[in-house]
Amino acid sequence: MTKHTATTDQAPQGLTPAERKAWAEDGFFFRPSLFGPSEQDAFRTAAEMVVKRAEACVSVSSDHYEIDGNEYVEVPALGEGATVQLEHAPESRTIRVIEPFHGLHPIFDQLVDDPRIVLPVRELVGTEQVALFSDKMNLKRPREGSRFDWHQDSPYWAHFCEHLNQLPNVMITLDDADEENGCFRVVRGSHKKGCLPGRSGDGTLGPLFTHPDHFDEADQVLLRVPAGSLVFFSPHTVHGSRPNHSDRARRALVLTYQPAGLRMFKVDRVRNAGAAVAADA
Ligand SMILES: O=C(O)CCC(=O)C(=O)O
Repeated sequence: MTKHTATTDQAPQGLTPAERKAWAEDGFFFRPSLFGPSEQDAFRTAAEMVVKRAEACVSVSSDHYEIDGNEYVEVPALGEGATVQLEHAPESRTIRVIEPFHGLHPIFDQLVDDPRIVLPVRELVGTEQVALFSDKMNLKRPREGSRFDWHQDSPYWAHFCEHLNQLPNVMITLDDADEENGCFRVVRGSHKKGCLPGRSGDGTLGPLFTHPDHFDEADQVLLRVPAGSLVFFSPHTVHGSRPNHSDRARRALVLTYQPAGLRMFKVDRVRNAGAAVAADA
């Protein structure tokens, strides 16, 4: 088991030997408080602006549908391929997920190119240059934010592309996260067997949730990390989170990268990332 330690040097840097080992053995690692208080404030303000805009678009969209009792809204007014998920409580109009979101505020578009993300991600993808694959904003509102059942991202993307081993995720936390507000959880070492079987007889999306016989919940790690932290995790890592039972928000952004020159998952366009970032930035 790899010891996960705080990164003391906050300057942009590639992977440390400990992070490389953690990626291989555990399927994740984190860098706490990489973004400082003023950057965190700017991200939170921008996120709420994006949410306001999304709420307005959702209220006039005619493309609402349900999957397994949960409501989704296609929102072309937010950009090509934009989907909003609403909270799971019946009749709730609270936004749960916005995907993609990076084009909805300049600060998030710049974040995709941030050397503090791009430098380690290049090593995880294994190419000199990288592009964005997908991006989503997860909003767990106080007392209302719902759970994310255990799943891997790779089976979800397997129908779309073959470079599943080159799709590292980076979560950027916007709030301090702990057990009470539904912090992110990963199952240590679960990435090692590639795509695992899904649940059966459990609704339309059941097959996308990992079958409990194929991982051990006892291996879960709670990412109790402060706002402004980065959590890097493999697309094969089983992950999820519990509901937000607190009076505090638990918001996070998830960016997924891939080799440069490839189109995004939901948008038929290439968004290369950090091309100007020097390897020794
Ligand atoms: O934000 C979370 O707690 C879970 C996120 C997640 O599982 C996902 O976006 O795929």
